[in-house]
Amino acid sequence: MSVTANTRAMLRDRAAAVLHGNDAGSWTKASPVLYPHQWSWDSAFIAIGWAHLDVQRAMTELEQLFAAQWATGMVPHLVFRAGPDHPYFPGPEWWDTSASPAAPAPPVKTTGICQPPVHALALQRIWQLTPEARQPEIRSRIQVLYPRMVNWHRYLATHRDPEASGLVTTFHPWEGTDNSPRWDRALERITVAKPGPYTRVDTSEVPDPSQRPTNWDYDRFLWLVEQLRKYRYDDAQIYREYPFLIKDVFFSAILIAANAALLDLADVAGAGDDDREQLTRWLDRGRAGLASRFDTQTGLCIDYDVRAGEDIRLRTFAGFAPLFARSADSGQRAAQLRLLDSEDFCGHPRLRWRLLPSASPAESGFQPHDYWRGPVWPVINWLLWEALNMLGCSARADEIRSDSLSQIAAGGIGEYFEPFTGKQLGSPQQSWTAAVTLDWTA
Ligand code: 2M8
Repeated sequence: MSVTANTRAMLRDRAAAVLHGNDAGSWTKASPVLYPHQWSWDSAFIAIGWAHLDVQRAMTELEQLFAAQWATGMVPHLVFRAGPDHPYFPGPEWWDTSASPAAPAPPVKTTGICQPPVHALALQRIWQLTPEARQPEIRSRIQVLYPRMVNWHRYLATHRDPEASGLVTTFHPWEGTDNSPRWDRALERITVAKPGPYTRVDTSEVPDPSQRPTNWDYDRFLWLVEQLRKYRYDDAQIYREYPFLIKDVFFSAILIAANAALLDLADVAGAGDDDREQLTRWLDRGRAGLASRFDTQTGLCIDYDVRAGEDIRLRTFAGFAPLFARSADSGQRAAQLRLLDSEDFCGHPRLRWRLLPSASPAESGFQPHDYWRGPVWPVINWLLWEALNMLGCSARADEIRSDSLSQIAAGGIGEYFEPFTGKQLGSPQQSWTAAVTLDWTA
C-alpha cells in the first residue's frame, strides 16, 4: 500500500530538517556524530537531496568534494573537514597522504581510497531539477565540473582497471560496503594483520556493537591502510604488491550508469567529440565486462578476487549489478527480476518490507543487525528503484519506493534497517537517507 500524501509531506519535512541539521555551509556531514566529515558517495546522494531544496547548494556540495580531487583524477572517499570537536577514527594522521605526490596540497586532508562514482547521477538529477531561471548559472557550473568528472571516470577506467576489462578493482572494504561478506575470504587470507595500536570511536557512538564491524575487521581494514601508505598510494605499485584487489561488480555497475549519465549531459556541458567518444568506449567496455561476470545458472553477477584468482559466489545486493548498471539485456533482466523477488531476496517470507537486503537471508554470513551483512540500506534501494524505472519496470520500482518510504516513516531517517522488523540501526539522522527520501517524495 502506498504512503498517504500526509505521510509524504511529513517525511519531506523531516528529511529536509536532517539535511539542514547536517549542513556545514558548503558541504554536508554524512551524519551528525558518527560521520562528521564529507564522504564521497554520501555527498553525491546528498546533492540529489539538496537539488530538491536548492540547486545552487546541490552544485556546491559536488564542487566542494571535487576540490579535493587527486592529481590522478581520484575523488577521495573522505575529505576531513570537521574540527577537533568531532572525533573520527581513523583520522588524517593514520592515512598520511602526504606520502603521495598526487594527493591535494595542505590544508586539504583526505583519505587515499575512493568510493562508487554516484556523482554523475547527482549532476544529472541537479540538471533535471534546475528551474529555467537558474539554467544559465547551473549550466556554466556544470561546464566547469564536467571535465573533472570525466577525469574521475578516467582514473577508474585506467588506474583501477589496468587490464582494460571494463571492471573496476577495489582496494579496500572502505571503498563502499565495509564488512560485506563479499570480502570475507580475501580478508581471511591476510595473516599479518595486526596494525599499530588504535582506539575505535565508532563503537562508543553506536550503542550496540553488533551493528558495526568487529575488531577483527578493523585490524584488517587498518592494516590494509598501512600497506597503501607504505606504497605511497601509488596505484601501479599497489597493483603489483598489495594483497587486496577485487573486481567489484557493484562499483563497476555504478561506473557504467555514471558514464551513461555523463553522455546524457554532454550537450549541456558542451563536451567535445573526444570526451563523447571516450565515454562511449568506457560504457561499451563496462557493459561487456559486467556481462562476462554474469552467471546464467544463478542469475547473479559475480565479483572476482584478482589476487586469489577466485570467483566470489555469494548472494548479496551486488549480484544485481546488471540492474544497477541499467544495462541488463532482456534475458539477464528477466533472470534478475525473478531472483530479486525469490525467497533468497525480496520474497523472503520473514522480510518486513519487500526491499533488497545487503545480503540474502539465505546466505551463511547473513546477520540481520550487522551493517553491510544483511540490513536494508535505503540508498541501495534508491539505486535499484532508479535503475528499474530506466529499464521500464516501473510497477516494481513504484513498490520499492513505496516500501522504502513506509520503512522510513516507521523507523526514522536512519542509516540502515533490520530487514525482519524494520528497526532503524546505526546512525540516526543519516544525510543520504534524508536525500533519497526527498527524491522519493518529490
Ligand atoms: C560507512 O563507512 C565508514 C568508513 O568509510 C565507516 O564505517 O566509518 C559506509 O557505509 C560507507 O559506505 C559510507 O560512505 C560511510 C558514511 O556514511 O559510512
